[in-house]
Amino acid sequence: METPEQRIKIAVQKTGRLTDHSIDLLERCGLKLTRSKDQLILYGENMPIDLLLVRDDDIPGLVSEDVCDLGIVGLNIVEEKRLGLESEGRPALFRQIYELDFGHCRLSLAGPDGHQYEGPESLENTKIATSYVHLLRNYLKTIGVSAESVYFSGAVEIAPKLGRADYICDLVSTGGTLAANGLEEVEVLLDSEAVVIQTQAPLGDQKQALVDKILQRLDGVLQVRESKYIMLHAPRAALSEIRDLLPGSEAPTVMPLDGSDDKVAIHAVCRENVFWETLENLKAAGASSLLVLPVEKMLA
Ligand code: PRT
Ligand code: ZN
Repeated sequence: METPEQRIKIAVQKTGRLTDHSIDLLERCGLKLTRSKDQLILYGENMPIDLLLVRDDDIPGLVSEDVCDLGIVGLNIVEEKRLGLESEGRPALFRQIYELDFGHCRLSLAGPDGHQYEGPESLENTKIATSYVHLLRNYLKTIGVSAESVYFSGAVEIAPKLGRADYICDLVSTGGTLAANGLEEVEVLLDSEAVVIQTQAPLGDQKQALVDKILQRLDGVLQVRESKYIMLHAPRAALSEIRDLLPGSEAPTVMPLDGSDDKVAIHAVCRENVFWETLENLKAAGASSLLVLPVEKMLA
């Protein structure tokens, strides 16, 4: 049995938009988890890996301070923390290693519907409500505009109605919340999604090997998410046209068909989704007996 120090700790959001996706992803990497009574830690049953369930805002700090080896958190939180630490003259001791393709959103500036916005210069001498003060400050500095940021820890959208700010700078996903509050998006500061961050502290050989293994499995899980295994029959003469139509596939396997000289069976892993249009185009190129299967696991 490993000592607690030899176990990998991964910081994951306790309750929120990223929680289910994060846990599901790790379970798909083969990790079996037992919930503890207090539910602040999920213990790995079959691997020396535990999940610490915390507020998302705390995750970059926990990884930077080496309390956790890895963390899964939105890029918006990571960048805000990194800029915050840097503004205090402290480097962020974590590095971003994976984009996870969930938790998509953008940090945007928005102003009241119908107000006059003529580009970033319209922000000069205005008040902007946000909980992302560092990202906002960094943006204003980059575009050379001076504006006052007004800190709101939540419900930022209400600030213009309260007369506390001219603009807001907050996360947007569908845009529904902005519309419901009579606001319109004018600039995008950052495109965000959930990412994996890793501590920069040395882990030791044993732990590093385990982190590498988990990351390799993560890579496999992420790759198969869109991947499909496609099988079809085709005239040998159409081989090169068909190969060009297979989305995101490398070298397909081509096999002779029993009793047929001019037809072959083609099998390929497509690393992009296979849409109906693709199948129709393949059929038009002479393919028949088309079959598309999901890919469950992949190890390059
Ligand atoms: O308790 P804890 O601090 O852990 O949770 P939290 O309330 O701070 O975070 P949570 O669960 O709301 O969001 C976690 C992460 O999800 C964020 O840091 C982002 O990386 C990501 N994410 C993705 C979002 C959104 N989409 C999102 N739409 N985070 C927040 N929103 C909010 C936004 O702030 C606004 O109020 O949703 C509203 C806008 O949504 P639309 O769809 O109406 O545009
Ligand atoms: Zn939060």
